[in-house]
Amino acid sequence: NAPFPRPVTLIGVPTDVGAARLGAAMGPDALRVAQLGPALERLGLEVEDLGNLHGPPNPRGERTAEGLRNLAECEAWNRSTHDAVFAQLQAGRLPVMLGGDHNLAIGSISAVARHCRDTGKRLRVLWLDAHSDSNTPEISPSGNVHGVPVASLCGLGPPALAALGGPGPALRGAQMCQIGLRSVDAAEKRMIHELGLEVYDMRAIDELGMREVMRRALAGLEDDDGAHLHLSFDVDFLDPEIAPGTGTTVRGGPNYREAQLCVEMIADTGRLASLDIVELNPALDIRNQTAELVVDLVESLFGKSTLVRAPAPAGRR
Ligand code: B3U
Ligand code: MN
Ligand code: MN
Repeated sequence: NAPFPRPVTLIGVPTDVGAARLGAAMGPDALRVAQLGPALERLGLEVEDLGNLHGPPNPRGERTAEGLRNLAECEAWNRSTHDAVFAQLQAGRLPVMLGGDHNLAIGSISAVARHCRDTGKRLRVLWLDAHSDSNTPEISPSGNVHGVPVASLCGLGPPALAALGGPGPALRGAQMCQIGLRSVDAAEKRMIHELGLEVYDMRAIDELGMREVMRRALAGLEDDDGAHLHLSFDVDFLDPEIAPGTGTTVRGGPNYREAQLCVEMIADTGRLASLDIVELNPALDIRNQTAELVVDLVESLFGKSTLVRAPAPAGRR
């Protein structure tokens, strides 16, 4: 198995304040029950579990004048997420968010972007999701903050969220690559182009195959030792047949083998430096099978492989 030099820090972020249904707040513990930490230790990694961050419960609020639900609560969760992630990166560790709904990516990725600015690293974000999460408050059909993190990180969101990691947008759209999309709102489709996101939807995966999609998505990373790769992994990326434990399932997602290849190819770049695992909802799961599947995939993401792999050619990794 490929050695991962950086020690890992698990950070529980038990929020569901950005989601349509309750339950994602139990995600961190479901991942612990599925033995995420010990699985990474078995790969030879040093792992520390910080426990859970604290934040407000879901008040189940209505949309306010800003167009969003539970904005103050989302801000509070993202502020603590930002601070925790930034501290771990500064300490030279690889932070893994145990979510929690996808609104937490505003905090984690704004911290990653800030760290990359400070250290001169080139940031690339991979967003595995059935959804684009690129609504703005104005065009969001639901007002749920887990549908707006991408636009918000690109500067199109309420200042309370968009300016968390300092003034100016955390990201340019071209730094983000989204894979697995199959449910995008009408105005959100235009936003994907406005933001300049690189997108491989399910049609692209069907036509090109997962291997070619990932080859394109990861192009240049292996050879760039100044690159920081952040993975934001929404569990609803996976086909609901294998991953029922999430709040907004959409049929027609990647199957087990496609998902494995996807994370194995990310591992092969050797550039993974931060990770969000989001939208796991144990209240909707069957005997924790979705959490166990995620642990399986995360093992591959951190270099578990069936065979001894040939070392990368000199000059790479
Ligand atoms: N695009 C819809 C649905 C949605 C986005 N992300 C999730 N659901 N999980 C929205 O609410 O913005
Ligand atoms: Mn999402
Ligand atoms: Mn989603």
